[in-house]
Amino acid sequence: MVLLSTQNAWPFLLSAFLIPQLLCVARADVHFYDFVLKETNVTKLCRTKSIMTVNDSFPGPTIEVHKGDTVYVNVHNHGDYGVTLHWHGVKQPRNPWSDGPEFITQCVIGPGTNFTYEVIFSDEEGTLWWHAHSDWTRATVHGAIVISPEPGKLYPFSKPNDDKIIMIAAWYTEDLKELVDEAMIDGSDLPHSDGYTINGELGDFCNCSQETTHHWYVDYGKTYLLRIINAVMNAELFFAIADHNLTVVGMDGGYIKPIVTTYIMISPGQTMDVLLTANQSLGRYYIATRQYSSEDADVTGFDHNVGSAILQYRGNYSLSLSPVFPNATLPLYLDYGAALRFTNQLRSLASEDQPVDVPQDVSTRMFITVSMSEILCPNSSCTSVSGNKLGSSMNNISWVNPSLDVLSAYYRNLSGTYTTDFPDWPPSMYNFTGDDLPDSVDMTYQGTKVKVLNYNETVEIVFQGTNVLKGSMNHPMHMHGHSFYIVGIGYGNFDNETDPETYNLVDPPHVNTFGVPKNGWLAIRFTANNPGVWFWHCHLDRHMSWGMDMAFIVKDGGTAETSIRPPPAYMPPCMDMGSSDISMQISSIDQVEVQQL
Ligand SMILES: [Cu+2]
Repeated sequence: MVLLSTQNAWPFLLSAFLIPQLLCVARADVHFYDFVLKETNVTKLCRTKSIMTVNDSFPGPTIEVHKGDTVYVNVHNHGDYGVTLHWHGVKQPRNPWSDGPEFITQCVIGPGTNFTYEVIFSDEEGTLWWHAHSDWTRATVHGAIVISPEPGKLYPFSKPNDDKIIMIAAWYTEDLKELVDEAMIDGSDLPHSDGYTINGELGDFCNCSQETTHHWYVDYGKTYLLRIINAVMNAELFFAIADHNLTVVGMDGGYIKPIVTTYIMISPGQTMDVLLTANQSLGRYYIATRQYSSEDADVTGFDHNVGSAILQYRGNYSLSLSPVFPNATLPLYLDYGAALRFTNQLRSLASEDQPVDVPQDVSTRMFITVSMSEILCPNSSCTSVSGNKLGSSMNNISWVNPSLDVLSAYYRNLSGTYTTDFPDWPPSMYNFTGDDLPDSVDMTYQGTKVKVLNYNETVEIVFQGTNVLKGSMNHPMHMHGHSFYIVGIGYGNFDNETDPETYNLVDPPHVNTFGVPKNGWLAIRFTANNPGVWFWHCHLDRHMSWGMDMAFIVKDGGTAETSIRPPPAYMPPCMDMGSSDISMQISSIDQVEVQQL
């Protein structure tokens, strides 16, 4: 059943769709994967529970490509509930149909059905990842994507001797789907994790975990390319390896100017490529990660567990000593300064071979507050905040999932699914980062509001963090379909006269996920050159569930090459809960017509 990366499979498909592409991109290869979603029993922290997996593995299988390749992933859902998959950071030019976020570009792949994603790589190179994009299933349904340089091309650094994937995830002892479903109904807090796994294992500092700690064996003198992925649901992370320097050379599928450091801070959704030279005494060294909490120091309910693995040198030496822990280099939970010092060093490589294309002129400007908020509850019947419900918002709008995906509604020109009035500004201007904010700024309104962009518009967004409900913290914002340049970052309220003077328009990092700093602002720029419907959201799933989401529609550019590709022959049908099974049988196009009635 499990078929990995076979280039000669499905020749009939090749002749139908791919020959034109192969003619355009001479060296692009095509790969085929089968992903079988199913429940698997796993024992951690002394308890066995069933989790959704792909191909029985946690983390799931790695997709390996060269830059510019195309991958077909046939997802067979043998699980009990519907799931979608997303190819995080893959731009998918003109192909939003395979992007994956539920209610944005598709509806779920139902149990007993399958759907084939066509994942089109373009300028990405380095490390990305894939994950489920429906409910919180991504906790266990995720895997790495390794993108090597085109055949015959070199890395912008000496070729490493080998590479190593480090996938960091959050483990929950209880049934996560049940917990989340309950909390979303009664408005209570969403669950916190019970530990952090490295390549599927919690490591020596967690109960019942010492026997299975992940070991990475290295040879003295060799240099390795670590591909570090933060797949955690709700936490930014510090990460260090005892006694070893890390040289960060890539981020989010692009190269950066090398940063030599003893630790990194990585947000959920981000990926980092890091060189490590095994140049220390033969021995064992902990690879360790712990949460970076940007919330107020009195918010202590987060997961304090340290996830660990062991870097172990090959050779003859005594294993009687305990592995060395990065006590001096792994920052503590609340070390805001350490997070900042690392983040501030990020710069694009901006070389001749890896040029940047930062929009110098801006045609569309948005100023978006990212906030914790209150959602009005009928008769003050909720218990979270003064009779109301806790929410998250952008410009005081909390996203509500539609029942038909936005992409289908847009493509078919159907009304009633979304509106195009996502505001360019918050409803009022106030001291966003102040300590005692008036209650009047707390309230958010629920809606499915998108922002429409013309093809090739150059967009600047300033995200302004707020201290509403004393809930200021970092929000790692993620964009689908595009990477964006981080042209400015600062603390306090954005000043539209002086702050733009500090912008970096020369070598800003080019990323798909980046944190709006606690009580600060983040300025980004991108060119809307990918027609489609593209989700924008906080990659803390707690905030995504509470509504810190919106979508861009990038319109077609007037030619076939600048327009959305036609939909595939089959898209999973959308159906309301309780619809008859018959509706499962009909195609998505028919389903759209059913929804119209
Ligand atoms: Cu957030």
